[in-house]
Amino acid sequence: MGRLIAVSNRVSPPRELGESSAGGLAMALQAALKASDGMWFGWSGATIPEFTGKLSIERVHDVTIATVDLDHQDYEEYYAGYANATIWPLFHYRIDLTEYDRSFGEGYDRVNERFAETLTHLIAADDIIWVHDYHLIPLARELRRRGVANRIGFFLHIPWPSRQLLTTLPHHRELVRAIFDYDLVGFHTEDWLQAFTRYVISEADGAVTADGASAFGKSVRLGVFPIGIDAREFGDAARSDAARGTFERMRASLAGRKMILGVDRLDYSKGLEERFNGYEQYLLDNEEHRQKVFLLQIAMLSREGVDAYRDLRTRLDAATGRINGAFSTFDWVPVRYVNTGYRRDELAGIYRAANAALVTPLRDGMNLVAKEFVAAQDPEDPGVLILSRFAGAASQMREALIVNPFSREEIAEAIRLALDMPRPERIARWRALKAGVDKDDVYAWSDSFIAALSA
Ligand code: GDG
Repeated sequence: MGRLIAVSNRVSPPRELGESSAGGLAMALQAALKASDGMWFGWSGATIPEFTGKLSIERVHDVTIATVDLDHQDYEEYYAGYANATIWPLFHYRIDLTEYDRSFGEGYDRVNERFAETLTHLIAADDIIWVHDYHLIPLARELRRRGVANRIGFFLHIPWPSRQLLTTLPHHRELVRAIFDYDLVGFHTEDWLQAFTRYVISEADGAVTADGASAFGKSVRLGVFPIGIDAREFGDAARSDAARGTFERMRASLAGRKMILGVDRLDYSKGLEERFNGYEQYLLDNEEHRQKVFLLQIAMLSREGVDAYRDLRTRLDAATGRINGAFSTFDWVPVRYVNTGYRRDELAGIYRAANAALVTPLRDGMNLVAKEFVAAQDPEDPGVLILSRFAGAASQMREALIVNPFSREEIAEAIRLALDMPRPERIARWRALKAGVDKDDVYAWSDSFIAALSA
């Protein structure tokens, strides 16, 4: 096998332990490429007035990083537009937030063509190409049009929506047809894969086999590859000085109170408003526990250029104010709401200091925060994971307290159960969860995808 070429929308050069504040996808890719002397290609994150196609190449920690800049129109139509105002909400079951604008679709195709045009010249005959995520669904189609015959795999990091939702998208057939230019397509869960195959059968007159599907005169292999974290790296981060530092500061600031923790990108798919409502319900139902708990919500800002994200931020500011206004006393604040990001090692210490984590997305491809929380716990005194049934992670992490994130009563009840849970039960649940996080780590994920793509 030649090199592995990974392609994703944004490229974050590999960094040393703890330095990165990158999201789940970036952490996962970094690990896969380091192991294979590969190349990572994508957008630099910079925008310029006029697209030039000029490539920047650098070598960072044994990975070749190749990036191009996009122009302002690309940013608006492809990134803020089709990727994040059309596909992201639609694939997270939010047709109420989905914008269907013709220029977005044109920008999406244009950028995929531009990426393909630049990338084609970097591909050697025996390279295998692994394309990531919803920004780049038509990339294989564009590479094939330019004569690239290499193995090309695609991994979708977000859910695949049900047929009823996907068919609201103009030109949905074109999007699905583009999937068939890949050799292998991976999903996090059986649910997302089945949603795809149902579309193939009922909308595309296709056929589904044990390991793939055919339609539009082509066939593609399909598989379930649940992503994990770099459990060892995260364990090291949790034992670092920086982690110990935040852990000690956090414990000191608890003043004997219990901490419920949320860590998310500020995104409407993460169920933050519903979570706040559930916590408010807990405070209403458990008057005797007020003053003895607080919620720390770390919500790193993301996609601030997209309207729906600005609206969400305003609503969360209001919800925080409402709850704190109603319940605070002169020496206690029920919600600590933080919009800054922390280093990964600092974050690990905060996870470890928490008595419970609320990971309650309304819809999530996988959710790595759930796994990081488990990896960071003290084996002798672990915190309890409260996990949405609509996160892909719920299909693996059965020993968590599984909740319906739309129900404020269920969230409130789960908080009560988590904070009252006897230590032996906490340990038993945690051990089972930790074994899964260690076994199904990011290396198992990338190894199994690459092996299937190469086979
Ligand atoms: C997509 C899919 C899928 C958050 N705050 C801070 C911080 N984070 C890091 C977390 C975690 C990552 O961001 C979030 O990962 P998730 O998996 O929860 O979510 P998405 O970013 O939406 O990722 C998701 C994933 O792709 C991988 O396939 O699981 O379903 O939506 O790693 O730790 N990191 C730092 N400081 C923060 O304040 N350093």
